[in-house]
Parts: sequence; C-alpha cells; structure tokens
Amino acid sequence: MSISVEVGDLTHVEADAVVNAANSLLLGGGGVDGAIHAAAGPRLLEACRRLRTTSHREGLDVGDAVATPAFDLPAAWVIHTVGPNLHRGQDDPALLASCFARSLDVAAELDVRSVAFPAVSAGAYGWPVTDVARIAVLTCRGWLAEHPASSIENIRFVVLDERAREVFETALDAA
Ligand code: AR6
Repeated sequence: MSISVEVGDLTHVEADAVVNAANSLLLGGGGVDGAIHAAAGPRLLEACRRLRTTSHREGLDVGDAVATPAFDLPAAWVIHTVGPNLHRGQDDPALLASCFARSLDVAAELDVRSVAFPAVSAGAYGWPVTDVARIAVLTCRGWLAEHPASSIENIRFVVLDERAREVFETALDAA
C-alpha cells in the first residue's frame, strides 16, 4: 500500500476514484469541484441532482462522502466530500479528518484500488495547506492501518503547485 503526492490536475488523473472537494449542495461550484464537473460532463450534475432527490435530500454533511460515476473523467468514480469551511468557523480538525476517512470508506465499498485526493478545504474553505496535509496524511495512514484487508492499494494526493507538493512531502516524511 502506498501514499504519495504529485503536482497535477485531478481531472487528468487515472485513478479508480478521484475525490471532489464539493459543498453540501452537491450541485457544483468553483475550484476543483468546478473543474471536475466541467471535465466529467453534464451527466455528473444529473447524477448529483439525483442524489439530492433520493438519498441526500438535505445535501451532504460536512465530513461525509458519497460516490457517483465519473462519466467523462479518466477515473471510474467521483467521491464527493464536503470539507469544513474555516470562513464559517468550522475549525475542528476531526471534521477534516472525517472527509478523508469517509472517502476511503466509500472507496473501499466500491472495491477500488486507487484513490486520488485534492487538498480538501485548502482553497475556498480557507484551511492552511500545512494543516490539511498533516491531517490528510495521518488520517489516510491510520485508515490503511485499520483496514489491512481493504481493496485500496494506492492513495495519491494531487496538488496544483510545487509549494503544496513540498508541504505534503514534509507531512509524509513526518508521519
Ligand atoms: N486539481 C487538483 N487540485 C485542484 C484543482 C485541480 N483541478 N483545482 C483546485 N485545486 P477548493 P475547498 C486545489 O477551493 O477549499 C468549491 O466552490 C486548490 O488549489 O477547490 O474544499 C466547492 O463547490 C486547493 O488547494 O476546495 C465548495 O463550495 C484545493 O484544490 C468549495 O469550493 C481545494 O480547493 C470547497 O472549498
């Protein structure tokens, strides 16, 4: 089982599942959410709308995760999670840790082998990337240790710039 970081665009990643830093409405937005919806095509929004009329009428809770097909993306699945929004006072690290853990729970239920994460909450939601990296690495390592027989073999953090990559590398070295 491996955990790694790379600079790249999540919409180009060939992983079984890519994680979307969505919002509770699940109907798209800016940042990586906007990029994923644009690249996956309109069927992704239709699938999200279906969630809102079936299993997720109230939307998706902060820290929770839910999957849809990835449609036109190279990935098979998009796992939507909602990070805590620091600008709204959501500063509990457990909520951010839950995004990573719940996304891996959902990925394992889908029997996927590789999962790619963005730096959830490190953009519009205002969390420092150093905190996101530390929480992401600790949570994913802990999850893999607690689920040694899961399908997940490979976790990748895909970040947009070299600085964020270095921050994740430091977190990977420290953990
Ligand atoms: N590939 C990889 N990383 C990316 C990409 C990409 N294509 N695009 C952005 N990032 P954000 P959040 C990085 O704002 O903070 C949306 O409007 C970005 O540099 O996408 O969880 C949603 O609808 C940053 O490091 O997510 C929500 O309303 C990281 O992804 C809200 O923003 C996360 O930034 C969620 O905010």
